[in-house]
Amino acid sequence: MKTILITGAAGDVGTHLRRELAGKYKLRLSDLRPVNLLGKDEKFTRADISNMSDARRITRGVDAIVHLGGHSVEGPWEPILSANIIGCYNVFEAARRNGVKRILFATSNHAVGFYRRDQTIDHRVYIKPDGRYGVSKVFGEALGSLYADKYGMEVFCMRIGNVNRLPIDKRRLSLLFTPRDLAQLVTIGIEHPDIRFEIVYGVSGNKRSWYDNSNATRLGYRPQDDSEEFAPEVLAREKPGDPVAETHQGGVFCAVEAVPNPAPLPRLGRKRAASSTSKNPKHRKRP
Ligand code: 15L
Repeated sequence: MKTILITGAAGDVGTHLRRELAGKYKLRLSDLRPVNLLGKDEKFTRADISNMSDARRITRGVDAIVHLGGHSVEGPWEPILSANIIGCYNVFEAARRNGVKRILFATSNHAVGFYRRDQTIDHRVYIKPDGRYGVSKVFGEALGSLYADKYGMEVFCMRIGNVNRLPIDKRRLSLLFTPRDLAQLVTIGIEHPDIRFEIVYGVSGNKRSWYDNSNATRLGYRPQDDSEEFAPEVLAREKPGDPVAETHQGGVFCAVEAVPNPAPLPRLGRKRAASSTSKNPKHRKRP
């Protein structure tokens, strides 16, 4: 049986994952806070990942790491810097030094939260973080890419939507990621023989998804759940919200501190395309 380290194991996602993976793997759990009731194949170590020696200690002797630990919402810079930038670096670097090849990194929909809701995006789009938290997730993805290319590590980045049994609002109809679908995707990340660096979306098979999750499909992901059956009741209780939040995938994370109607940025370094109606004959398009 493989031994898997779950960082941030005391959080919501960690708690769901522990239950779903019980009996499949030996689980090493770490967090700043204690976890509740340890199962038969579970062992807990209290650790602060912003401290390299703690990161070295917890990553020793494991087959793979599911890195969930960190600050999990938008917030001030200091805790994000400490947990999500320094902590994330420490986990990757400690894994490398301890010879752990495979890391599943819990990135987030907020790495690309400034895409609009009328857009469908895949794993190849350029990043559009919607806050300091989103930027920290982009940092983790970049680190994963570096550690894959430079050190031959196997990195599986899951841009997680919202882990829950039920969609809690209209936005989460697009982002629901049920515990059993989470477990399926994590199992692919642990077991797939051919991972070098991958980005996938951690969402269920939601009809209202904003994602083309074909990279996850290619790797064998077949989600079992779809939020759609809950849509009538969720939509019936939805109240109109902030227009920036409502039009962007990241929701309120986009609206926090947002300047109303920022002026469009000037286009740089691009000549205007010649048009057939240009007054200067040199610029006219040939018929
Ligand atoms: C996340 O990345 C957060 O960790 C989680 O707390 C939710 O806010 C989720 O995104 C979401 O967008 O619903």
